[in-house]
Amino acid sequence: MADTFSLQRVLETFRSSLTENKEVYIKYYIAGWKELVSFMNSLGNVFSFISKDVICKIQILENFLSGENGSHYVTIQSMVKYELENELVDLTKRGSHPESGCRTLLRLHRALRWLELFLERLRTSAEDSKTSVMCSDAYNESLAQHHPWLIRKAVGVAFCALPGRDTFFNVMNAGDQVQVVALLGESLPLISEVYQITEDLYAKNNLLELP
Ligand code: 1PW
Repeated sequence: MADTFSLQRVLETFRSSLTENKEVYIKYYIAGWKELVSFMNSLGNVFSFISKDVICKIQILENFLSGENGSHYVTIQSMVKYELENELVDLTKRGSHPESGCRTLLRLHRALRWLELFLERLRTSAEDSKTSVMCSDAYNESLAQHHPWLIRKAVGVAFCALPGRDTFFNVMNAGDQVQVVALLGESLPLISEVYQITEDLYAKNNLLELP
């Protein structure tokens, strides 16, 4: 993972994450998230408690991928099939598989929706728009529904400390604002496609509420 965030790399990793028949490579999905973590880190320390959880989830998935059953974790589709067939998922309450690949990836998947909504707001925002408002609107519309009160509070505090819109555009490291907006326009359909494929897969297998 490079230190400096680049929106271009996010675009490339999400592009690489789709197989020819529209499955999602976990390796690149994780790589995309690593880029996003480096983005969060460049926004300041307030985000460290958020990125810590994401890093922890990435690590769990990486361990599966490099473990002895790694070949079953090549795509999200193969992971779901493998874990379900071998009863490796706690379906209704946490039990003997508290950190299954399926439930871990579901957390990142929900967060990806937030990101998608937020970046779309940022892309279409006016110059005087507030990043904290865009971030919390996107959050309330998505991830917040899955978080308990305490986390929602803490996330809300972190949002208040967000830098302004100009800083966001600079941190994206993809040229001037017009260029960033163009690149966002290119990246978002890809992120959205990866999100939708995962969502459909989880819905089909009744996995959207995994504990
Ligand atoms: C500015 C762009 C930032 C986009 C990154 C979005 C990441 C959002 C992650 C929020 C994490 C808040 C703190 C941790 C909460 C966990 O309890 C929660 N994790 C997530 C990723 O939602 C649920 O995981 P758990 O507790 O069921 O293992």
